[in-house]
Amino acid sequence: MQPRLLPPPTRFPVRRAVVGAAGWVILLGLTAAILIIPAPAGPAPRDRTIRVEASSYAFDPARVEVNRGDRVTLELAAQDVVHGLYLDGYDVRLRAEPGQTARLTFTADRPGTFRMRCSVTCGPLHPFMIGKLSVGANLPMWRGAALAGLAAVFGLWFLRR
Ligand SMILES: [Cu+2]
Repeated sequence: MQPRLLPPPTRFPVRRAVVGAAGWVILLGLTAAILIIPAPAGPAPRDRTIRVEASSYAFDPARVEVNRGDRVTLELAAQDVVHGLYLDGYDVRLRAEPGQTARLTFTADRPGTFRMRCSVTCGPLHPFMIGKLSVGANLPMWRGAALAGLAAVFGLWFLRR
């Protein structure tokens, strides 16, 4: 009995090209969507009080997150020596004597991440006494992460073809 001949391998160059083109269209569409989709409306603004303990040479908490539009009351409590808090971008400045609490209210109307720096020279490591205030969702970061994920998925897909 003769071995049956398998049909010659067929290739579908046209189909491959169409699938490839569709892949590019989807990739470009998703990329555009990630870049264009506007920020979702955040939660309703509210009043909040945030107590920051300052001691040589750190703020606790070192990272504060609020939503855009919140009315934020910052309380700065100096634990050991005189400390200050200057908030970049908002021009907010506090100064607390040892054992005392200084208080200030502002509206977090500017989105982004801002540095909180000690504004009173409190010792040799004073320049490193830095914290952060984040206002609103960190959209550039999420967009970057989404684009990286998309690139990884499509990179694998193109390699496998
Ligand atoms: Cu200081």
